[in-house]
Amino acid sequence: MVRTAEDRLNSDGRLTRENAVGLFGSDDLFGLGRMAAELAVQKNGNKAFFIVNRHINPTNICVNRCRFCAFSKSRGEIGAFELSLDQILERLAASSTTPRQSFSEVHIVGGLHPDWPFEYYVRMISAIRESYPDINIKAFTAVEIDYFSRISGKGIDEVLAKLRDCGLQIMPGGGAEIFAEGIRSQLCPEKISGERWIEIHEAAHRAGIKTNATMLYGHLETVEDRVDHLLKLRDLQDKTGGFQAFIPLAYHPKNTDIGGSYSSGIDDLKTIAVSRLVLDNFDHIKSYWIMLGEKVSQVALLFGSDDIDGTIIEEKITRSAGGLTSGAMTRDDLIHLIRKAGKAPVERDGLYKELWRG
Ligand code: V47
Ligand code: SF4
Repeated sequence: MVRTAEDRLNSDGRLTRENAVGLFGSDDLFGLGRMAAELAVQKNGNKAFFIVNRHINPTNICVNRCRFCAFSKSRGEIGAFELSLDQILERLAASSTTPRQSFSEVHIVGGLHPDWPFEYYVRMISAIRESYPDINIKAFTAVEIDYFSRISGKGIDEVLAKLRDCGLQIMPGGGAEIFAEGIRSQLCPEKISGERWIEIHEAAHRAGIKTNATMLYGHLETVEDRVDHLLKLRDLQDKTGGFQAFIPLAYHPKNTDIGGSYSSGIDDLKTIAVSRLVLDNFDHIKSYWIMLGEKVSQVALLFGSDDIDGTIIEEKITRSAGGLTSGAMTRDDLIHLIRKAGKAPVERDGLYKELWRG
């Protein structure tokens, strides 16, 4: 039985490691959900956010080849792709046909390409900014930023400043996976460490770039690993205040090296609720419908989340790993999902500016 929120808090008013681990083990899903939902309402009232956005993956060719990733390919492999700047701009133009559906944010992530120079990414952001002066550009995970620094010989601060000056405003939360060293080295031995991920987000916040944070769960990790991951994010947020949203990412096992099974709906809801409670200094917890499925992401709005993400248009990462959703929702579909959860739909831009209230 989950006790009241107050019983679970430390003397500093925060959820402790031990209590957060205990909440994962609790059978009282509804008690946990109620506690998390109360905190979500304190932060955002009855609002649930969505966005009309567009994902672009410039390439799936990646030198890392993480063992949980079904999206990446090696150069020359069947299914490997690379987009030119013209192709990227064509895709964006094709997604902005009607004013109502016109996107307010572009979300760009891709593989670590073996040959593209840093200048290509700079030209990509500059070209998008030139064609779309008013949209928010959310691009490149900490893993990509670290790679740009290595291929260009420039420091992280210089790479971030250059991209920011060309138009990058937000960094997505990918690449965090799970910080626990032992698990991380089994999942993605080539990837930057958890410490480096934190260091790059701290540098981004210093540079005035807002970022998100994620956690990939449901593979090899323990609940202690999850809680430690959340606590590291909470510590950085205490220091910088630069995170906008946290997005727990449910592991999808198809076509991956490590295999395994899909997360359960119960675990998805617990993870949303515990994240909401531990990350008391994050304004937003996102139940990302592409990963959780439309219906679990909707129910999660009653378990502590306040955002279901967006129209997305063309998602490849989850789809490659056996995504179970249709892969596309319209603005009206998102509004319907939110209303049927008893929440007030709010369309936001990439920086959580409110564009429309239902
Ligand atoms: O870093 C890769 C994950 C992430 C699998 O910031 C997988 O608003 C599940 O970070 N099963 C990229 N997940 C996606 C991401 C994201 C998505 C939506 C919004 C935001 C945001 C960020 O996808 C990767 C990795 O953690 N991923 N393979 C898989 N098999
Ligand atoms: Fe490359 Fe990212 Fe996939 Fe890892 S998760 S293989 S870094 S695209």
